[in-house]
Amino acid sequence: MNAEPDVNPAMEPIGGALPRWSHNAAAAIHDMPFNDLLFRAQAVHRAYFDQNRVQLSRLLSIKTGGCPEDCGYCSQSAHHQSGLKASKLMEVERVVTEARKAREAGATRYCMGAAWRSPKERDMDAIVAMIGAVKALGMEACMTLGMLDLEQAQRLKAAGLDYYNHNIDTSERYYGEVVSTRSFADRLETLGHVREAGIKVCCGGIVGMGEEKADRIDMLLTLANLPEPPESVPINMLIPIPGTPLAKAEPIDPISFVRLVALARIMMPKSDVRLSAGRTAMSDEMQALCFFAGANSIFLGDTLLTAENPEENKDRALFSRLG
Ligand code: SAM
Ligand code: DTB
Ligand code: SF4
Repeated sequence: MNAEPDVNPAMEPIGGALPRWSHNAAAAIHDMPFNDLLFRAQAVHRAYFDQNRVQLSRLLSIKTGGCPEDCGYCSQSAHHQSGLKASKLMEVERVVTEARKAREAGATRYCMGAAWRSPKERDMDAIVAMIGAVKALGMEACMTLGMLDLEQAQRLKAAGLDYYNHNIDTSERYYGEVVSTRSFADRLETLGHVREAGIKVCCGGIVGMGEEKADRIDMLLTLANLPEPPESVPINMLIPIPGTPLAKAEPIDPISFVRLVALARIMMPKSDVRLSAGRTAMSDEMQALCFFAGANSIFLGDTLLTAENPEENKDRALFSRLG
């Protein structure tokens, strides 16, 4: 179909109120002829970002494995036999050493992840020290530690945390198929606490978990229709982990993946859209299309939290070819 959907493409407030997206308006954009979709996404991208820049974040797992949650995609859940060895919370000194290396490699944001349902009181002093150390190195600090109450979010804010990552992962409808130990509403509640504490929100999801196209669109709809959309939207392509319930999930068609990136760019024009997990399985050409569709951030470094990421030299070579 060629008709332009009836939405404000730049998503600027009209008459003071933020426009809300409907499923039909988002689906109409998603299903546009591919060239029209990419052209539109690139136009929105250029209006808000330098189209030739990609922000670099680096990840560190500060507490690996043994997680009580049962997320069907995750190597770190104690419910699955992924063969991953669980470890305790990392020493602050080691985090500082790793963060320094990240800065030397060009990272501007340092993201620390813990395999927790939520942080425990006894861990908070170390967490606060890690945030302080990353800030002292001149990088933005991001953490992903599971669910937070308002008081915990306020403590992280006071420590200087810039971003909190907490993904909704999929649509509300499909959520229960992937995780049973918490609800979609729990995720939204933590996102509310993070927002209320004044921390920037990093929230996205995973595609390729057997969900339908409508679920992927609804996931973006939930994000774009939050009182304020997330400042950062990671789009992960499932890394199938042996031993997890999703080990044999059908991979997503690359063109459908690019369509979703373009839709995220159009629906959330001011947000960073991060091409996150799964880049090892993507060709250079697919990644280039994602950047054209409006992705403007990646994780740099050979490992994500536990799974592999393209080698740094490979990413540098790709960026050099893309100018
Ligand atoms: N435990 C915290 C939580 O769940 O919020 C933080 C860490 S968790 C590993 C961070 C995110 O990584 C998940 O929300 C999910 O979107 C993503 N993720 C985990 N395993 C993945 C996989 N195998 N493939 C793609 N993305 C994955
Ligand atoms: C996000 O959306 N992706 C990153 C980050 N947030 C924390 C994590 C990807 C994890 C990939 C699987 C792993 O390394 O275990
Ligand atoms: Fe735990 Fe997070 Fe993995 Fe879920 S995604 S099992 S909460 S580490």
